[in-house]
Amino acid sequence: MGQPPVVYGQSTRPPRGDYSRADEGYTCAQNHAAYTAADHDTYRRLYERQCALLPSLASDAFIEALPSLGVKDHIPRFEEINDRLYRATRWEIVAVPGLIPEVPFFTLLANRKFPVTDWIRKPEEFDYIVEPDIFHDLFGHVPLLFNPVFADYVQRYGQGGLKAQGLGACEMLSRLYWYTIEFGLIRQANGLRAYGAGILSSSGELPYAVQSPEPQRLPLQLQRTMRTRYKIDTYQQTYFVIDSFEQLFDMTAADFTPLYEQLRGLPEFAADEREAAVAA
Ligand code: HBI
Ligand code: FE
Repeated sequence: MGQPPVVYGQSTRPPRGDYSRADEGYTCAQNHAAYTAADHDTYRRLYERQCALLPSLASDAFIEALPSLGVKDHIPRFEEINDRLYRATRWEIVAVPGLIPEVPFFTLLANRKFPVTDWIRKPEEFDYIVEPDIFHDLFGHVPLLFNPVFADYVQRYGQGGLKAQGLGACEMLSRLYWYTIEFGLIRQANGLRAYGAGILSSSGELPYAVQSPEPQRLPLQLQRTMRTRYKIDTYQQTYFVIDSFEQLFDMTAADFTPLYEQLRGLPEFAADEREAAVAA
């Protein structure tokens, strides 16, 4: 298959995945027999460590949905998850060799198929890996696809991505993905919680994103979020907060074309640019 993509608008190092085994839609088969004992043990240890951190940091919806992933002590077979996932929200996960170009990515989401990288980090990469591996995708992204409202938002995001592609607005729309599906926070009655996969799958960023006084936390607002750049290899300096998944779904009902036109001419915000203090 083709060359690996430049993703998130920034060049990636030579990719970990083998793209030659992907089809024209960039999907491949999960070769479950190829996982080593060390791979399964890495998955088990990552899962165990992350679960211990979830109480009072992860959103209720995530904690409620997590058991739907199934086995914890070894890498699951995608078809076992798909049996449950399809029954729950008509989504399915498909194996990919890693990050894929935007159009195949948007096309999969628009068809309620979530791309899950099928390799796992090496034991020596236990604490951090730049490219998303199977643990980031399975543990971080898949549980909330069992949540009907969130699942509909992700499909609508994919449909919006295909439109944005035609309007040259992918960079703006990818910031919405970054600051919601990857690094979103939600305000619950009992406090702030994480729902973004990049936070939920990280042992360091989960407590940092929810509890640290260092980053700024702003209400999710399309005009601000879509103008805010991000960095892919540090903790976020800005998080955006929602009140509900319904808010995400409703926010993406409109046609973004006029919004893109409005934002195109406006200055962007750096990832760590502080909100000007509101005049007293
Ligand atoms: N590919 N496999 C995979 N997973 C992602 O999350 C992903 C991707 N390609 C592009 C991408 N995300 C972002 O650029 C989206 O905002 C489009
Ligand atoms: Fe991700």
